Amino acid sequence: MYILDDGIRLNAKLDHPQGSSQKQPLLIIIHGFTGHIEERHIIAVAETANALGMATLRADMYGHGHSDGAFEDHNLFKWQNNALAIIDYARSLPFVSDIYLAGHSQGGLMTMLAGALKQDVIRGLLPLSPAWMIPEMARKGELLGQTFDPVHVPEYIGEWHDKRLKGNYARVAQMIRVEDAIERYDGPVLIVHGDADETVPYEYGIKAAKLYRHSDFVTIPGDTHCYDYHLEMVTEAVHDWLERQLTV
Ligand code: FER
Repeated sequence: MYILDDGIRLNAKLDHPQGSSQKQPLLIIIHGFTGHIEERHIIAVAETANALGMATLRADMYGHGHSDGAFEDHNLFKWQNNALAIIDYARSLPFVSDIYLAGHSQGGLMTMLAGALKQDVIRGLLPLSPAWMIPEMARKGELLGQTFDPVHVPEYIGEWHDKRLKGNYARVAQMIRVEDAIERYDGPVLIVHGDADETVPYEYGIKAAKLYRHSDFVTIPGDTHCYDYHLEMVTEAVHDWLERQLTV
């Protein structure tokens, strides 16, 4: 299934809970940088929501998975527009009641930005190990473990898993003030972060949880960026938090 964002096809999967035909809440799940909708931790979060009677919508973002666009051309403005298209698609589904938004890493940063863009339609946010240091690092000229001149950004800023990335990614990231997005979202937020995350510093999870007005924070002790050791602790935290929101 594709969701269209101005002619760009975003590959997406809608999963329904077993045996439910009633109106139901829906959880949108956004993957991270170089990620896609079939990653182990993305599927695990979807299955957790489905088991609670929620529908889920996973979408490959621009330049990722089986969606249109080249990886090297992706940036956070394009992803924000993708998120708007995905949320509007979810709102158009007749069986959907409340919409929740989860995302991992760069997808977690997207939940923070899209949560602000659509603050009146997103019932709850779940930034998982959110990579919200990206704009700050882009302003310093440090991304992907490589440095560049942040004022005269080169055409390409480096490689990640053999994929090149254009400097426009950094130029866009430099423009984003995540604190403003945090300030604009008043709903409930669950942040989950492994304290041995090698990619996104754990401190950013703590700091985001402090800045949101209504947040819960769960530490996954000893775990990495993609939860190599305790994915079940992540899904348990997501399960318990979503269950609480559904009964309010
Ligand atoms: C970076 C660190 C982390 C970066 C991107 C990420 C573009 C995103 C990681 C993820 O989404 O898993 O320096 O630069």
